[in-house]
Amino acid sequence: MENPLQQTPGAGTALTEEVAQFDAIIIGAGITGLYQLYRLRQLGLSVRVYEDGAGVGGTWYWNRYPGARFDSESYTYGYSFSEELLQEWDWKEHFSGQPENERYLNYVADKFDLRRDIRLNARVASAVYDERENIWQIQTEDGHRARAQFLITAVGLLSAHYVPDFAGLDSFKGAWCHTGRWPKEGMDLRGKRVGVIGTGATGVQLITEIAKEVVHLTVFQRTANYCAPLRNGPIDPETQRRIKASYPEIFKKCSETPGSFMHQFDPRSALEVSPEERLAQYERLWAEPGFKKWLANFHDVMIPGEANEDYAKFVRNKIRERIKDPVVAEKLVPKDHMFGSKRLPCESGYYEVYNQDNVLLVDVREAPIERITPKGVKTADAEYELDVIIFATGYDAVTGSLNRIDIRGEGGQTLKAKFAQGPRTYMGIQSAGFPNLFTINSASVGNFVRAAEPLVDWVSDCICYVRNHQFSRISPTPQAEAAWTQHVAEAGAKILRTQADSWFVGANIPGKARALLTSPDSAPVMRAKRAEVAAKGYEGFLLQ
Ligand code: NA7
Repeated sequence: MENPLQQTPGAGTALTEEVAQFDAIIIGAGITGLYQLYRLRQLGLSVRVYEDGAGVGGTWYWNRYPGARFDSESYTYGYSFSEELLQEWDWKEHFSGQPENERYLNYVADKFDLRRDIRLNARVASAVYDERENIWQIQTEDGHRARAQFLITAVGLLSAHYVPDFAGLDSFKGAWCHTGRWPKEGMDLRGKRVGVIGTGATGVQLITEIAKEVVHLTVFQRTANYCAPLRNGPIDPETQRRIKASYPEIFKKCSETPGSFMHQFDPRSALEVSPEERLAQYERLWAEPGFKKWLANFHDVMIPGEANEDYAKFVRNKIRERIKDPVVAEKLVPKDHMFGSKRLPCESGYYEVYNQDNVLLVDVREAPIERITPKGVKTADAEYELDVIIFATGYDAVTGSLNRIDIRGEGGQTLKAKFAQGPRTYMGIQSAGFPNLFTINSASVGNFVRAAEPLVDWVSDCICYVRNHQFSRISPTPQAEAAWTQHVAEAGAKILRTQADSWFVGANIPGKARALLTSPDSAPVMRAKRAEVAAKGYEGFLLQ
């Protein structure tokens, strides 16, 4: 369906001189943006969503690369707010792929008539706070301007795609792209010599898929990852019926776990059972689909220490077993970071790819990439001739997507400067000096939708509170913000997620300050903290 706003004179690009006025502006029409629009509209606010893409879906609009799919069980990932939607929508696979996920989000946009408030192809370039009027004014790259009391950045956790600054990329004679900007019309890789840089969750999905069709594949790996079998499959009618009958239990289960998945840790320590029993549990979970092998394991597998290393050894051996060439196998076995310190890439035949004659693994830690040449990629050791280069090199997470908008708060200060040493917020939601701005794009590092929905609900209630109490602005006290920032640093230092050099802590982007970009607390703890703050009349916030 076309976006009606694009055709209506006065609401589209024709309206460059007038300034559109709303109660709230949302940036981004992905999972959180769509739901935020739905909720604020329900509360009677006038809302406009600005979306960079030509369609809705956010992550599931942009990430069209072959193999892109959920690592959460599909039926735990969908929205829970509408029973009708839950009963109408049939997830076809246990771990649904991008085309279906994009279809789902379009279905949601149509079902709830969201499109009339979404302006597509509209990249917000700046957002400036007018202190006298308590109004945010945004401007899109095409010159459209709009004002609103509340501004919500639903810009995603992983949406600012990152292409390393390799010398010579402009000189490359072939085609190249980043996985997060995969062309809508697709890329014909058949018969081509393709190079993939990056072996994170994205690279692992992509490599497995395209190895089936390219004439030759060169994989440039800097860090080997712990990858685990996804064990995907279609959902048969009987299972579908059971899923639909048990959504309340499924969502309840998810609400009780740290990462909002339906897997509960085993409360026992891996070290308190016999080695035989331990191994039996590892094997049993390994045969299960998805993250169960990770998140239903002995609880201390996810704590730095002996149990974690014991399980890491088990996974390393699982990897070794699948690769014929022992030299290649050792390159694919991670030894420099703890199991679980990065998100576990799930795979469906990834390691077997390296047994194919047309696939070459290049270790760019041993011989770093020096430059891109007209013909391909030049490392310290050799030049690899390629027709296509694919960057599966990840994202400037959380703050990256905010920094790409010129956001200016009180006194003209920029959010970019304020976050230069890492985010300084209260509960990830607001930052002092930026009243009525809700940065909800750090919602979750677990099962995204499960954590995003309650956050959107909280923000919606908060906005309602501000309006109903005739306040015009809300922002955190500097004390609450300082205490939260300290909590993130201190509690964050103890968790696995901060132990590796990954996007979780900004370590994947050269020059980015190292800081945990999300909350160190579990999802239930975060929800409880937010509820308590709200119950105490938004304690820690200044309401004026
Ligand atoms: P990731 O997990 O950040 O992975 C990016 C990959 O790109 C990773 O293997 C990086 O190696 C590699 N990379 C990045 N820069 C370079 C350079 N300069 N040279 C060589 N290799 C490089 O992003 P993904 O898109 O895979 O996954 C992001 C999330 O999406 C994931 O956590 C899931 O939640 C879904 P490195 O490890 O830094 O050595």
